[in-house]
Amino acid sequence: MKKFNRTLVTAALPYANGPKHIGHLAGAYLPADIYTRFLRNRGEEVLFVCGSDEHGTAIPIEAQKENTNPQAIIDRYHALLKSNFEKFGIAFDVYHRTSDKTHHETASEFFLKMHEKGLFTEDTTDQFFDEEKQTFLADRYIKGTCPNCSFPNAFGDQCEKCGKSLSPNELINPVSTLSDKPPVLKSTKHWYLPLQNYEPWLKQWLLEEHKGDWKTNVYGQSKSWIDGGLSPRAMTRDLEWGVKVPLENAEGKVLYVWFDAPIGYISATKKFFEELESQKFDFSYPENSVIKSGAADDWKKWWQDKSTRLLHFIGKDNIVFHCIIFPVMLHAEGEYIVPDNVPANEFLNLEGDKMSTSRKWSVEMVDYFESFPGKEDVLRYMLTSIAPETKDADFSWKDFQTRNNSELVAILGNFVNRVMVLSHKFYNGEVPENIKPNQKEKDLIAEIERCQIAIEANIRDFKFREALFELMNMARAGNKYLADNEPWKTVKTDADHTATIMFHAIQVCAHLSWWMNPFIPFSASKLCEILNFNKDNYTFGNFEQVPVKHQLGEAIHLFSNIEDDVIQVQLDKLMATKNAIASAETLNKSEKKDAEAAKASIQFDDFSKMDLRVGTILSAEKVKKADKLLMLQVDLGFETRTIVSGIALHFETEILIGKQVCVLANLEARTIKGIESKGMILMAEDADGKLHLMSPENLISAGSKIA
Ligand code: B3M
Ligand code: ZN
Repeated sequence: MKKFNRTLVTAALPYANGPKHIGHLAGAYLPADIYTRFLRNRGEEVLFVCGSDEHGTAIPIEAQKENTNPQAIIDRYHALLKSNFEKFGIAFDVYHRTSDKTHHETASEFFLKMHEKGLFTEDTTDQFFDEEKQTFLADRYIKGTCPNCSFPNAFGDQCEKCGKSLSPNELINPVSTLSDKPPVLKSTKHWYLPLQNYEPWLKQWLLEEHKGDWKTNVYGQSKSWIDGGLSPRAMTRDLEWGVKVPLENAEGKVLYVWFDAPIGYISATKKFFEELESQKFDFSYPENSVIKSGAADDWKKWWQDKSTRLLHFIGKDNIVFHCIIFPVMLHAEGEYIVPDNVPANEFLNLEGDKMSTSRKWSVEMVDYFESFPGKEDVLRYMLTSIAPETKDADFSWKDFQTRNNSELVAILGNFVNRVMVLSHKFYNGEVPENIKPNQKEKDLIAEIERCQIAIEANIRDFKFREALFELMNMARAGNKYLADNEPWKTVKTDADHTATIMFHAIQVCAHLSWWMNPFIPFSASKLCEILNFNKDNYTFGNFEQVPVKHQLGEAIHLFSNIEDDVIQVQLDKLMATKNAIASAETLNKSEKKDAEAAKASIQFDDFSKMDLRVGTILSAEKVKKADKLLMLQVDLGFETRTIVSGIALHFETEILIGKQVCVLANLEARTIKGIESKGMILMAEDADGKLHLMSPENLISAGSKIA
């Protein structure tokens, strides 16, 4: 294990194109915050940097949607995100933004240095161009039919329906979303980072050196990228919005957002030290920071000194950028350290479904504050208890209620409250003397010690849910200690031991307040107030933190129950969303049906060419090695036909026997899976694509014409 002198923690820069949901919080910001708070409490040198990602196509697209300009969008959402994080107690040292001048300069310099070192290749390729708007089109600005699922509104980078990632030239009938016209191909020059040149380095650094210490999901994903072979990746784009490419003959081009955004971590660090030197704080939070003084140049120590440990907290969709592309940039530039770990989380679902702001299937941070004012810690607790550390996790409102009522209130809150009430009742809130400790006290101290060691080890290992569980074990141990010793009874029989019991119970509360801070900081502060205890005076390994005769504060409740009706409001909201999604989908489908109905009209002659007959199905059997096909014998009155039909997924074979169907009798014979099929049976397809028999109640003689 390498020895580091300081830790630089980054959390993914959120796109400033809309509000962020609790899945984002659980994915990156909360674990990063817990980790940083813990190191700060431990007196280690640590810096926690973040900021808004204000470039990329997402921003101008949002601006277009809202009929405004990109600047207005980023101003609005930067302010919103910053304040949301503050309210949740995400204690950054600095929350910067990539539209800031410091960032533009830093990103340009980084690019130029790489350019001067000859690290980019230049290539001219054909890209989609909107002739009416005279602009190249980012993948997101091109729509067309998905080649995979035929969804008519797939984007050039991804089909939102089936989830397949696409490149714009795979779309069927692509159109520009700016003009609704088909784009043309036009050649354009870009600067590429030849990632394949760094394969040997990546294999050594990532696959060898980090084999044992990175999370398996992160290591596995990175390994499959590397094993799959890397290729040059364009680091510039034809776009107006972003950091201008700092070269001649590069008008209308900006740095690729995934080139500039991670450099945002560097510029945020620069900004922090600039502000520390000038003592003018626009983006920094000196009150959160353990770095109390420094010079503008100190950022270098955090990014270029090998004794700094760099950690990126992100969600799993950002793994390739933080484990491959950005490290290659840092390594290639030459002066920088590379990440020591990237503890990426998986995704958080909501009531069993993928969380998505655009589908409104999410709990936005802003919504939470409105519905649960003052209960920020409850969400922090919940999200950490179910953190998607190794696999996707599910947030459910019932579980949220249970964890609040049966854990925070019933275990932690209840313990603290009992201790405080009894201390005030027996001793007017003065810490009693530890007169008669015995084995029970020794056992309690040993268990508290064990919990502390386990919490620390788990936090350092990025296992936050396990760490939180051990924190609760501390409260459980306290409850058990009270239940076993019953000070409310012994107060009448053994005053000396009662004093010892209460002395120990108060010490457990003090320990709790210290260890709660990383996870549930607001409640930790409240508990410090209740105890009238200064957690900054906490010393490790010393169980007796609160001295005898210390005057405790007032006994107020740390948590309160969440009632069923409050949870029902949330469930009703989601149900309304579910209904809205379902009816929107039906609408889409009926639009599709309308579109199909709008086929070009045909002449009567065309129609009369078809020989449509009623047929009776005599037998039906599955075609081997073809899940969808059935071989049917159909009585047409004048003869019995073999017809192969793609309806196997819609009907049980037995149901079909004796049923009457409409048959296109004069369709050219075809051989399907070695069977000659003569004719085609016709069915009704509903909006969900399910097939139905158009079964009339009265039997009609086979062979009747359909007129
Ligand atoms: N803004 C994507 C995201 O929010 C991107 C992260 C940048 S981290 C340098 O998922
Ligand atoms: Zn699709």
